Amino acid sequence: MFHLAQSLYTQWTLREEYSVLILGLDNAGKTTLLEQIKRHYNPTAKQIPLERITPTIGQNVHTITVGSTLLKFWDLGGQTELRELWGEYFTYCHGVVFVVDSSDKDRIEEVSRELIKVIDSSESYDGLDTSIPILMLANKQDLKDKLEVEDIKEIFNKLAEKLNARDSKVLPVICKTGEGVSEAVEWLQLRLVRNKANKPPRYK
Ligand SMILES: Nc1nc2c(ncn2[C@@H]2O[C@H](COP(=O)(O)OP(=O)(O)OP(=O)(O)O)[C@@H](O)[C@H]2O)c(=O)[nH]1
Ligand SMILES: [Mg+2]
Repeated sequence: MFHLAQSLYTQWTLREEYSVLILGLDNAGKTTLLEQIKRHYNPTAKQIPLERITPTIGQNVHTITVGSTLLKFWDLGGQTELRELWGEYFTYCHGVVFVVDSSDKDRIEEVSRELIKVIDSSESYDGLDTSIPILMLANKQDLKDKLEVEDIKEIFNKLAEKLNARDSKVLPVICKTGEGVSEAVEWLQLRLVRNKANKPPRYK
């Protein structure tokens, strides 16, 4: 009887956990995004002062609670030689956030190339589920000489065919101040839960 009660209690208290990869070129603002997510959803967690963030070599991981679900964010390094490692995380992820530095016009072609690789898993990686949501964040919208969200959407139009099959969106953010970060997390949470029949969460 005790064991039955215990197992029922465990069932009731288990929460859905979804893993989300934060990808993008080096200097896009991925780690800054993760720090802002922490500040917004888990203010008691250990924080890194934003001005002390250095380029990511390994990974930064943080889990937040949104409603009744857990979102586990994986912030990976974006330097060229580290991008080859992204594919190793694809099998287990439920969603992708692709961060773009809107002020880095010179590298926007490079952004497109990397995003195509991520979307079109067959090209260079294995295992990215075709159903999972992809959110593109047009970061650094505070800078004067930047691409507008509409420009970024247009740039990504050529990927539309591949993206159309999925839930995808481009949202403006200023990770430095946290503007737009909660909207991004809410968009993701909704889509991850909606997609759970295709990509089931882990239960924790
Ligand atoms: N102006 C401005 N700067 C930003 C913003 N977000 C991030 N930055 C700056 O961009 C630089 C790179 O930020 P990171 O968060 O380290 O970038 P990253 O994508 O994690 O870089 P890697 O770890 O090398 O892949 C830092 O100097 C940040 O302060 C923003 O919204 N506006
Ligand atoms: Mg980083």
